[in-house]
Amino acid sequence: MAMNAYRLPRVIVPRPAVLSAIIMITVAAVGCSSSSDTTDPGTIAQNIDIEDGSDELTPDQEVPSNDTQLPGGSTDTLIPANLVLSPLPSPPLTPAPAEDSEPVRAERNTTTAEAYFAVRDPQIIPADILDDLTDADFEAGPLPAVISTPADVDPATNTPPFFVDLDNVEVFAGQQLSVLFDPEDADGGLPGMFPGNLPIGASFDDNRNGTKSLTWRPLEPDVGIHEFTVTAVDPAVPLYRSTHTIRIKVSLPSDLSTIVNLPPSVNNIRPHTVQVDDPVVAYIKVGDPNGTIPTLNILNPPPGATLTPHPHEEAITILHFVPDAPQIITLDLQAVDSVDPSLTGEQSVTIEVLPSSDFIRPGARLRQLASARDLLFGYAVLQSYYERPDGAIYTQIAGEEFNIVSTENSLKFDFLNPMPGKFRWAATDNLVQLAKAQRQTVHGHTLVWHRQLPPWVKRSALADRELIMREFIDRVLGRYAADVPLWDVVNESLEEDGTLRNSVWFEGMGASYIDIAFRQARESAPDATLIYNDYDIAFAGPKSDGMLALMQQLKDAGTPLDGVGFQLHLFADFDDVDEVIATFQRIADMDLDIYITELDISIADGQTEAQQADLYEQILSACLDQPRCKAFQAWGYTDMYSWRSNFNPLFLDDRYQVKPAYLSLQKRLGEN
Ligand code: 9MR
Repeated sequence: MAMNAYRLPRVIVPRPAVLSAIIMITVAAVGCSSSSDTTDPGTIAQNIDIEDGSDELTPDQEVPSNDTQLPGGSTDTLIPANLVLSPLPSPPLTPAPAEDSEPVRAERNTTTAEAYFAVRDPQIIPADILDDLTDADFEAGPLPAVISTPADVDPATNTPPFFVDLDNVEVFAGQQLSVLFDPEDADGGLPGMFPGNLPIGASFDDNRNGTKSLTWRPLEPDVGIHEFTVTAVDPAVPLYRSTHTIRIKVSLPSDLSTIVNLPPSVNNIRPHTVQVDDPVVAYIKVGDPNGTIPTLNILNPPPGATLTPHPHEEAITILHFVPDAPQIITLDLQAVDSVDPSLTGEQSVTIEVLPSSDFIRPGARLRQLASARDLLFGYAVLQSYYERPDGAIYTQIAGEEFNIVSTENSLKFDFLNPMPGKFRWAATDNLVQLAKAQRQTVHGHTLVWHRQLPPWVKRSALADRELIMREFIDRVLGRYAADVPLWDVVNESLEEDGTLRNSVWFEGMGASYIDIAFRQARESAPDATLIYNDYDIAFAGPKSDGMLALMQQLKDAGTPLDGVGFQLHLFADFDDVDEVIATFQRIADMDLDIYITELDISIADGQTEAQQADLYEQILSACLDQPRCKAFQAWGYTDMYSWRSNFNPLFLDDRYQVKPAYLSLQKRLGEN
């Protein structure tokens, strides 16, 4: 029996409990939200976070529910057959993309793109207008608690834990705020607790007496209203919880000199490997906790380097240069405080420049071998790769090795359409241009997902959800259908136990949202291939069974479904490939195509690159031996840029050097 291959053996950020086991009872008013998706690290220039690290694992976010019913519960929920969609309304329910969202040409020397003219979004959408709370929200007092009650708990005999004396709080910038959280349970015992939305720079500390304290010294940039959530955990039943939200109002004091002036900083850019004679860019961001813009000094700029101010971000300077010899470049960067020049922050950046010969891989290219067998063989592209120092070698190798590319993050709803009417098309436009230049098929990921949703969607009325979803699908396909022939229409709609997951979409439409999404996609892109994509569905177990049942229901309902995407985020000791092969056959028997969409094979402690190589080969064989398997796509290709980069799950290392997995894929692709 396979273990859950998606989850990490060592959890970095635990995913919350499986929602299907919990009845979410929202005591709060309809429309309030307590969840916040994490910022996507790929959204460099737009979201100001230009720290150049690889993606952290993020927990799935529980979606605030307005129901008192168990969502989903079972995939037996009826999907009506042969549904006919009503026409999309005119005027639309949500504002269409306006002309002011159209990308403009990126300035020279701000990207590594050379095969095409890169574009950029014309405007910045500041994070604070995405989720703006008003004085009226503050005056309204703390939000009502949200209670999560597991199915086996009777609130009549076990009351939920709660907090004593919670209220909204006010503080002046520069002052220290301390809020005590004292959970109680009428049934006795000491409830546990954990925070959510901890403000940057704040801490939530254990007082070792059953209470915890939020401590925060907000500064000038924090002026405004913030939400802080804390969840109390029942001492007897850990999944029995109450989540409370307080609001914190930060104001400017009349005497600004009472606010401490802290030193500035420069963002950390981790080491990169680049190729001699390639353009290199570094997006260098200075910061100051007091909100002023420090001066940037580059103490040792490389010869011929240019500096271009970022078009939207005063704090960002774009360094561009072309190293003409192999070397190790160390850039020493300094930020100088704008008020007190004696306050500085330092950072150094290492760029390893290798000769072209160091990037030559032995044997034939993977795409050449795959194309000869009519197989799509690909990777998921890093969003804004052209703003990374190594963007040139990254795209060169991707062009040489792959004939299909997936959009890793650039089409996700919260990035693409963060506010009604505002769209950030540039990242996907650039990717489409690159794919054309490299003769690659583009795989669109993903139209409908329960995660990465913008606040305006999460807070929308239930009755509007269908049109919000359909209009989004229509706009994305309207722009890209001609260039993107394959789409993940619905992503991850199933829980681990095979039931349908609660989500913004499920809440609005029930199980039908899946069918509706596919029908809208077919209508908006009649020629596209439309697939359902999920994780942990390839090996035997309740989730796989749930997926097979769901696919059958969709087929019975006449849903325009062409295939199933198997994510396959595995670990190197995975040993249930026989089950994967059997599941593939079941999908083929349903007359559906198979796509391996997000393969990566992590190496946990005690596992080896040899095991990883062997498993890559076995999964490739499972695809090659199955006539309905159309694509073999990894979720990235270099360990430098992987959502699990700590586990080196890909087949080139973080210096773009070949790993055993590359060679085993190459060997297998070359065999009969
Ligand atoms: O790799 C993606 C990572 O960069 C993002 O932070 C994360 C959240 O948007 O999504 C990752 O990709 C996920 C994909 O969209 C859906 N299947 C699971 C993937 C890994 O989490």
